[in-house]
Amino acid sequence: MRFGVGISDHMADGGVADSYWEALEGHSRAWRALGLSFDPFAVCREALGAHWPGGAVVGRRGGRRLGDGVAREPNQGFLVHFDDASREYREDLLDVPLIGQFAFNLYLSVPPSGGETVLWRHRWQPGDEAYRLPGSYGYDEAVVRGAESLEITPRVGEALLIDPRNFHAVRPSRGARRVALGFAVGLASSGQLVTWA
Ligand SMILES: O=C(O)CCC(=O)C(=O)O
Ligand SMILES: [Fe+2]
Repeated sequence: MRFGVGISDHMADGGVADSYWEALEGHSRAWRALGLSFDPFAVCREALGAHWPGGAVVGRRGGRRLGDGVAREPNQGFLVHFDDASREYREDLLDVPLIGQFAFNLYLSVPPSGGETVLWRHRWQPGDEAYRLPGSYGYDEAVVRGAESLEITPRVGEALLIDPRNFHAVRPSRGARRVALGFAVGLASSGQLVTWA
């Protein structure tokens, strides 16, 4: 389950479809209807920016502000995959070139068992496509066979900042919901951190 708009669902010809901007407008109405007294994504950006000399701002494309983030509930887990805007899009996704990428997740609810985030010391290479699961974003776990791995059990209130160009997965949850607020973070050539979803 997800509350929010993810740009990867609106990819067209290696770029971003108009439907993304339309969906963002609809979502900001839904978000305002929650009547929250604060903006959790702004709090996360400020916390990140406070520890980074260039600060953290929402990224732009063609001058337009991208989405803030999404709330996601991957109770069934996520298959082994990687995220890399430089590979997924034909040209720069943002108005600034990226020299580094991260994925930020703040955990709001975690299960008593399962729900681990696993990260492998392996980045995509052409031969990995042989392990791609047909019609899926994911890869057969054999793609990371033999690679060094790190398994993290998130706790409520913690956030993880990982490099999602490394293959990673989320294990299925047992016994409670796994809910996280997430967005992508780029290190722009300007030195700023830029976020999007
Ligand atoms: O929920 C997590 O721990 C990681 C999810 C993920 O695949 C990502 O943020 O790219
Ligand atoms: Fe991911």
